[in-house]
Amino acid sequence: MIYLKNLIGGELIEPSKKQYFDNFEPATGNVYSQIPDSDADDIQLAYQAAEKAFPEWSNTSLDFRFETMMKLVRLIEQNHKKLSEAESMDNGKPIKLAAKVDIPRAAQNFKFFANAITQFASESHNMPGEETINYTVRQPIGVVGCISPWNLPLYLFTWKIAPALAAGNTVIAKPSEVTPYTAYLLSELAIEAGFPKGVLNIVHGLGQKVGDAITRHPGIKAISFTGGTSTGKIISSIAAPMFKKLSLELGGKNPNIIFADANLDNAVRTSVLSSFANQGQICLCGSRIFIERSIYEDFKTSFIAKVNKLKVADPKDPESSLGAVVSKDHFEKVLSYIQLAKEEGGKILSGGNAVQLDGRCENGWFIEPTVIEGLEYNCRVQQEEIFGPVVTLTPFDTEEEALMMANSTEYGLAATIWTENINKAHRVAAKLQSGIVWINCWLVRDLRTPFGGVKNSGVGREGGFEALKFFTESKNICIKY
Ligand code: TXE
Repeated sequence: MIYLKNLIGGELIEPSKKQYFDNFEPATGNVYSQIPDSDADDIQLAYQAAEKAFPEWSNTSLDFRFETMMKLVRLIEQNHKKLSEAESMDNGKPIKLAAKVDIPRAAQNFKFFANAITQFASESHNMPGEETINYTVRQPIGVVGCISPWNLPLYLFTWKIAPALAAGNTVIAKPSEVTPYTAYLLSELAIEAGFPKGVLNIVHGLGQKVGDAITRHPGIKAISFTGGTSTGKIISSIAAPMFKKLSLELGGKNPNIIFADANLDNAVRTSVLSSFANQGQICLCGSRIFIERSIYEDFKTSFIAKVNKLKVADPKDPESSLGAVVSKDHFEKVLSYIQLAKEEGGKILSGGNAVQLDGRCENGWFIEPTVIEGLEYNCRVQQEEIFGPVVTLTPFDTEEEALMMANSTEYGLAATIWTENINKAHRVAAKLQSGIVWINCWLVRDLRTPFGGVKNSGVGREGGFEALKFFTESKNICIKY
């Protein structure tokens, strides 16, 4: 049995109360490791270490930060196989997905921000005739908190930690208790990379205990959070009155709009990915597919044919298209929405059932890729985030109707448009209520771009200099000469 440890003050240590709780392997339903059941005392310990480390780390040269972060990049790359296997085991995703996406992106996150900080400049404002000039400095905040979810564990964990460290802050980071393993492995690599003690602290445990302690700690001045909208509301209610900086990447219910003049083959092929990649557990997945009526049957026939070829299998199987969903609770949540879809009048075109595998995975949490048609655009299944391998097909007659339905939810994270008409593409993109729009593609990511949503999908933007601005405070200094 593996006992995970916290990284505090540069040491891998037990939780202060020596309490642990079970960590499950989704593909088998078995307990395979123990997670530190840390609490506010552990966060205080981490805070003391981070506070102590801040003066020195915030005054390191950009080159030193670059070099230290690049050592970690190389260590992640050298441990690619071990980290991929760990991520697949902990999350249930196919090993090929962890190896191709999750772990390479974790390395890239550190590489990107190690470089970005060496290019991050600030402005000066000259006042002609006044013999006065202003210059802006962007200074690190101090000790910051990073709280991340279970769907892309190391990918999203490092997406927050990297800019925070690059900007000169010291960090207290909490991975999801559902998928803590690769964060623990990263702790070992961070020590090996030579991060000064206390610069990066990783504390494991329950959101309501450890995440809450981070949010409430008066010394932690900024919180970067990715997870559910309801949790985002809780964190906001605590942090806002404390005037903490908040970056919130929350839920989504993303539209995927297919116009009649789309390249149908491309639209179908990519829509299978945007529907079911990572078992549909990506906040950017396009779970509501709107198709112009004249091509609705053609799209449906071609889409279902491809979905029916997807293989739900052991994540270790190189042929697996979908692995297990992340937890028993989530398994039951997703199945409950499929049941609700039937009650709301939906017709299951493909899937709709749990998958019973044999062998080591006989007790795993597997669900068929599920396609549903015939639902009203404003029913619960089309309005609420399911976050699993479930999509809906809905026809539309006009651009205005497609936009009305697409914009009808409380969310506004991402959207996809398929059309060969460039004017229509720009016109529709401008009217979509979302922070990210892909046209004739999906999940194409340039890390320099602003990343985040509107409405209940969050507040603030990650990515590029947006992230470095979030993790710094700007100060204007005015000199008369
Ligand atoms: O998120 P949670 P989970 C959505 C998706 C999913 C739902 C819940 O709908 O079903 O969120 O997923 C910590 N104070 N997304 O369980 O519960 C928790 O320990 C402070 C979208 O992952 O929000 C974990 O580390 N922290 C999302 C992190 O918050 C708290 C990706 C996320 O947990 C806390 C994943 C509290 N009171 C899920 N309660 C996206 N946008 O990518 C929990 N946490």
